This record gives sequence, structure tokens and C-alpha cells, in this order.
Amino acid sequence: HGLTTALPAALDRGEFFIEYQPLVHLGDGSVHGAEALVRWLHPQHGVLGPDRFIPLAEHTGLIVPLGRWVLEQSVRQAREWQERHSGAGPLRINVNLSPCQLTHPGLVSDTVDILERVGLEPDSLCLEVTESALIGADDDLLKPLRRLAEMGVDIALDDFGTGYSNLANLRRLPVSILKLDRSFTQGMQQFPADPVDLKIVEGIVSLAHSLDLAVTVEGVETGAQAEQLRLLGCDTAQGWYYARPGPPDRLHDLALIDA
Ligand code: G
Ligand code: G
Ligand code: MN
Ligand code: NA
Repeated sequence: HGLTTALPAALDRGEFFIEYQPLVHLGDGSVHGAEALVRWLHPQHGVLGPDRFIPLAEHTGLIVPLGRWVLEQSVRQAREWQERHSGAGPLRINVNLSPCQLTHPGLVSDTVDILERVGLEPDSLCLEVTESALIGADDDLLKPLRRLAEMGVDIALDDFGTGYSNLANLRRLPVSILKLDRSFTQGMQQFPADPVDLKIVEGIVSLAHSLDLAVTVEGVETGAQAEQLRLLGCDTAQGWYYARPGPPDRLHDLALIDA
């Protein structure tokens, strides 16, 4: 595959870049943080989304150095936002982790090293792990996440509700945030929303809160969705209604951080 063989050189040549999508508090719409989303500016094919190359990077192992690069860039960006907006409270950064990064022995030391070198507090970082990556996870897999969580790094369960995890299993995982999958938000399109979707989200939120987990909703595209999800008790939200993923300065241009 042409893209696969081009990946390592692409990292050396600096062809990857990161877009940031804000996360907001549902209560008042103020900015809580941003999720880092990697893209590849391919010299022939133009901008490629992560769905085009993350699976290839996982397959070849390039995901480890690429993931480390994404983490360092994102942590630097968060530090810069915090320095420029010291009054606005610590802006947080969410970074996605592949399952392969979870099993890589350098995860904890690389993360600690980056946070220390850049000077970002661990509690400004949130690592997103998909629900499916943690299904049936044994203690060896959870140990590094537990270490990071003990240091203050938040662990979020991404795409929550799409896997088949036993809800009782949540208690065992070192996660502090559930990111409710976009498919639930889509069920809130009409007002009033589908009553079954409402019940499901209501149940997830109440379970999450009883376990001291915050709930972030993904894929909010309309004000009606935001309002219903707020009424259901969700804490933070992300989606095109607020902003599409974009360059880091867009968060300033939108005056989101200053709000
Ligand atoms: O914007 P969107 O097309 O960017 O992202 C699609 C998927 O790619 C999302 O599920 C997201 O979790 C994943 N993704 C984006 N950036 C990264 C990254 O840096 N590392 C990993 N492992 N996945 C990412
Ligand atoms: O990590 P993850 O799968 O959750 O990444 C988020 C993905 O969702 C990215 O591909 C991002 O571009 C996409 N996304 C973000 N906001 C919206 C939205 O409001 N609607 C839709 N359809 N996709 C979104
Ligand atoms: Mn994510
Ligand atoms: Na997701």
C-alpha cells in the first residue's frame, strides 16, 4: 500500500498537523478544553483524515512515534493557550490513544517526560481510550492507565455506548470521563427527542454520575440537541454546533478561550 510505505517519511518531513475541536461546558457554553485530531497533508492526495492512515500506522507500529508526536504537540499547544490566557482557568487538552499505545511499555514514561519538559500540569491532560480497547482489559493493560490516573491525568472512555462493555465493569476502569458516542446525540435531533433515546441517555448519565464520572457528549450539531443533553445532565459537549475541528488560532479567533 502506497500510503503505508510513505508514513515513516511523512513523520520525518513534518507532513502531519493537528486540528483542535473545542469542548464546552453545557451549562454556560464556556470553553473547557479541546480535542486534538491529527491530519496528514499528503503531497499528492491533499489532507487525509485519521481514518485513512491511523489504521495503517497501527498496523506498522508507526502509531507509537506518531502518537508521541501528537501528544507532545498537543501538550505544547495547551501550555501556550494557558500562558496566553492565565486568567481564563486551565484550558485542558484531550488526546486520543490507540490500543497499540496502551500496550507500549513507554506510555507512562513518555507522557511524564513530555508533561515535565513542557511544564503542563497532569490534570490539564485527558487521554481518550475507546471503549472497545478496554473491553475485557486485564490488569496488565490497565496498570499504565492507573498510574497516569493517579498522577492526575484524566482518562476518558471514547465512543461510549458503541461497545458491549458491562456497565458494572466501569467501576474497575481508571476512567473519570465518559464520552457518549455521537449516535446518541443523533437521537436528540427532533424536539422532543425519541423517548427511548432519552431514557437510555438519562440512565447512562445517572450511572456515570453515581460513579463520579463526568459525561461529555459528542457530535452536537444543533442548539436543540445541546439543550436536551443539558437537561439530561450531561456535563460537557463537542460538535459542529460549537465549532468544527480547526487550527489552534481558531480558538482565539472565535473568542472561545477569552469567554
Ligand atoms: O476528525 P475525525 O475525522 O478527526 O477523527 C476520526 C477518528 O480518528 C476519531 O475517532 C479520532 O478518535 C481518531 N483520531 C484522531 N486523531 C487521532 C490521534 O492522534 N490518534 C489516534 N489514535 N486516533 C486519532
Ligand atoms: O475521537 P472520535 O471518534 O470521537 O473523534 C471525533 C470525530 O467526530 C472526528 O472525526 C470529528 O471530526 C467528528 N465530529 C466532531 N464533531 C462532529 C459533529 O458535530 N458531527 C459529526 N457528524 N461529526 C463530528
Ligand atoms: Mn476522541
Ligand atoms: Na468518539
